Amino acid sequence: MITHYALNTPNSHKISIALEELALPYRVEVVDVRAGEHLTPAFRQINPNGKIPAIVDHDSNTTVFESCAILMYLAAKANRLMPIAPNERWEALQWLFLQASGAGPMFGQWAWFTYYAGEPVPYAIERYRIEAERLCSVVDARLQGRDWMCGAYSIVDIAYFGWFHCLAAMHFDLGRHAGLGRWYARMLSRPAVQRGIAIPSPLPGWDAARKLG
Ligand SMILES: N[C@@H](CCC(=O)N[C@@H](CS)C(=O)NCC(=O)O)C(=O)O
Repeated sequence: MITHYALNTPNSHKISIALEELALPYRVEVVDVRAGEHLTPAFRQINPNGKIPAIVDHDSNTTVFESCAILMYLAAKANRLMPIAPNERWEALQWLFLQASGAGPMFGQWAWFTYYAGEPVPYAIERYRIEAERLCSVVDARLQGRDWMCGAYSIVDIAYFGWFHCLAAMHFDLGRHAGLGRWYARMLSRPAVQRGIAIPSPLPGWDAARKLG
């Protein structure tokens, strides 16, 4: 049994989707970061960095934080959704790390300065918009002529989907990038993805008047 410390956020939905795809037994513990529940000493025992998602696998007595590390752990546990051949594995890892370091933090900052900053900071919005749009083009180019990010459907697709789903919810038109738009529709057609983006609950709605892009 796995405990999934979760909230309705892009990084957390990645883990919900993977758990659903892999059909691993799990329970959800909602950690409301908006109410500061991630800052307690008890939660810092699970993630010293004080962020969700995190998991505890009670079968192996293992705690894992950082969403892409969790995805790798779950894929290894189930022996699915991650290429095994060395060349393909390295390819998948580099795309996974690019999601964790780029198409995640940059999208998150863009969203923050667009929707949440106490005062408008046009320079910051523009800086993150340019980098986020550049990353969209990189992923779009990768998806030209392929169904999935790295060979067969894998945790790499799940990692990117968490954030592209959030951009779509923030009214960014993914269809501007043809390969990305088709891949997003392909992802959304998977029943486990549909279940995952509603666990523990769907993303909040965002004001279309301030849409990204
Ligand atoms: N790199 C981390 C990012 C995790 C993260 O930023 N989590 C957010 C919610 S999606 C959070 O816990 N925010 C609370 C805070 O920063 O105080 C991952 O991929 O797991």
